[in-house]
Formats: sequence, C-alpha cells, structure tokens
Amino acid sequence: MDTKRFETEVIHKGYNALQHNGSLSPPIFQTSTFVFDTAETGASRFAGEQEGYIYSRLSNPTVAMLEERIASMEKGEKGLAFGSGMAAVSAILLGLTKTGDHILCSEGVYGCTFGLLQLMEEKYHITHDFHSMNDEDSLRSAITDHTTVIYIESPINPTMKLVDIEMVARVAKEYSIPVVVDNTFSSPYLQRPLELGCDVVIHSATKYLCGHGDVIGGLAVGSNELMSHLAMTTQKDIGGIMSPFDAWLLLRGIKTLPVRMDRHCENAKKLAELLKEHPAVEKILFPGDLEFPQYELANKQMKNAGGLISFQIKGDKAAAQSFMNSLQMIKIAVSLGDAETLIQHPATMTHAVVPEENRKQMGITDQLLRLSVGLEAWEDIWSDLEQALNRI
Ligand code: 4LM
Repeated sequence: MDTKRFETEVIHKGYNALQHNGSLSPPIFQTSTFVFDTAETGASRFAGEQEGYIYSRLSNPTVAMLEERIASMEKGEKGLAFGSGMAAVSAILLGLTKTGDHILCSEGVYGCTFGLLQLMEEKYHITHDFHSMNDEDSLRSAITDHTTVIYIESPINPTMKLVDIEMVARVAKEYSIPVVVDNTFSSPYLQRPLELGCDVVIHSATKYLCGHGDVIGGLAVGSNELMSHLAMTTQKDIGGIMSPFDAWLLLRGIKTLPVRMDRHCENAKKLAELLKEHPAVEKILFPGDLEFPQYELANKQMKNAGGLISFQIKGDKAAAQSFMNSLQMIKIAVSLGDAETLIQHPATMTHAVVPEENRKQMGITDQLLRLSVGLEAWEDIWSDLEQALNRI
C-alpha cells in the first residue's frame, strides 16, 4: 500500500485483513513461543538466516503490527514496543551509552526519567547535565568530549517549557551526537521530531497513543540500523517488552488519535483562556497562550498546543491540595491523555522523587498543578474547575 495521510495510516498501516481470514480487527497472537517445522528451521531462524518468529520476547505478530504503525506515524524506519514508557527510555539510554559517557538533557524531564539518569550516574558513571538549550552557542558549550546523547522532552513535563527541536538536532549533527526526543506530550499527530532532524523518538504509549487509560506501554522509533541493534541488545536482553494484548489495545486506541487530539486541543484552548482570567489563578503554562514565552516556537514545531495545561494557583501547597479535593468530576490522578480529565500535583506526585532544589530549578513549585484536559464537554470541565477555584 502506498503512503497515505496520517489520519488514514493510523487506521490501516501494517495490517491486511485478507491475510487474516478477513478479520477487520487484527488478531491477538497470544503466544509465548512459535513452533518450527524442523530443527533446521529453528537453527536458521536463530542464526538470522531465515525470517520468522521465534519467541515473543524477540518479536510477536500483533506487536510487530503496532511497531510498523508507530514507525509510519513518526516517519521513521523502524519502531520498537516496550512494556512501559520507562522501559523504552531505559532501553534507549542504556543502549546508547557506556561507562564514562555524558548525557545532555533538557531543563526538566519526567520524574522517573530523572531517577533513571541518577541511577545511571551512581551505578554506571554515566553522567548528565540539565540545560535550557535556549540558544545554539550555550548548547555548544554544554557539549563535552564525552557527550554521547542529547535527550529532550518538549513540551517538558510538567512545566510545558519547549525546546527548539530543529535547532538542537542541527547543532548535535555538527558533533555526530544522536538526539533522543520524548514526544509523549505531543503525540506524533502534533509533533514529529524525526522530521525535524532527530534520531530517536520515544513515547509513553500509556498516554495519548492509548487514550483510554487501560495500558502501560512504551514505543520508540528510529533508523533501521539503530533500532535493529537495540532490538537485539537492550530490548531482547533486558526484556522489557510489550504484551500482545497491550499492543492490540494500542492499535485500537491509535485509530482515533487524530480525532481525540483535535478535541483535547480544542477543549484545552477554551479552558486555558478561562483559567487565565480567574482571580484565584496566578499563572498558566500553556503553549497555546498568546503570552506563553515560547508561543512562536510552539507554532513552528507543533501542529497545535496539546491538551495539557499547567497552572499555579494563588496560595500555598495546602491551597493547591484543597482545590484538588474540591473537584467533583475531574479525577485526581497521575498520567495524562485519557478521555477523563485528570489533575495532579507534580511536586508531591510525578516529580516527588526530584529533590526540592532541582524541582525549583525546573520551575516546579508547590502551587503548580497539571491538568490533562479530557474529552468531556468543556463547559462541564470548566464548571467543575470554577466551583473549586471559587472556594480557594
Ligand atoms: C505522568 N508520565 O506524567 P510510563 N515520559 C514522559 C512521561 O510523562 C512518562 C513517561 C515517560 C506520567 C506517569 C505517571 C514524558 C510518564 C513514563 O508510565 O512508564 O508508561 O511512561 O503522569
């Protein structure tokens, strides 16, 4: 099949119903292992001389469909599926580094990615620095002789700061350093880092790609050469792979990604405007806000501003918590990208593992809340937010 538009590929890419008894929905190959017709077939599959499945930790037909679909969505050559976003992040970072190497990282990252960077430093002497990556010259000066990976989130969880992905990729090329982008907050519908010159894209597929809050999964996309190498090393040997059933749920969720994202974005835009005007709100952090310091950059590299709004309420941590407790429909929960609107308190939840000093540097205050705008009627989301804000 020739390449079709994004909205079409998310539904069709990597699956031919007529090869599966006409089943419109792809089969779940719920099997751990695959039978060889002869001992010689088994030997040649292990030797890599013959195509075919061996064992589901190495590869599985349902999972392979998902890997093909995400590769096409991110405009990359090869996708890999993992048992969680963190399994993807760790397989990629451990695969690209060795003892003595240095990772240059955006000014903030998800709390567990921060934890992983610390672990790699403490246990394997793979060091890291956080950097704003605001301009080319300071980025160049932060690259050391040992830098082997540049790792970025954009937008950054939960401060929504952006990194100019095309600029970072261009500078990194001068030094032949691969750039890895965690694209979880945007999804490939809104932002495609490989098209901007990066080398690897990672997703917590748990979020927008799944969209229904019922899967923990991770995906990564890059060149055939690099991804095949990682498949046979940190994916196969550490073994953080995805189950066929989760891959099936993700294939199902991904079909509606574009329509869901349009609604998330529309709802978020309306709510951001209302939140900004409310007297109990100190400030909003939303790339679609005209006063957002990187509004131009958001327009340059994202199709739309996304469905996440972070905001600071007036008062202290207790005020933030009491506001959350006053919500009636909106759920207090970590994670994001689901049909349900979710709210969380990064300082005590997703980024609680980050020491206070680092949290301050990243801009995570005790009054900061992160709202994952769901697919409900925006009027209902707003009336819940408004009644809780009015009680502060
Ligand atoms: C959360 N986030 O923020 P798994 N990369 C990014 C993420 O936000 C996350 C992961 C990776 C949240 C989870 C509780 C930018 C997770 C890790 O949870 O391992 O699929 O993804 O609320």
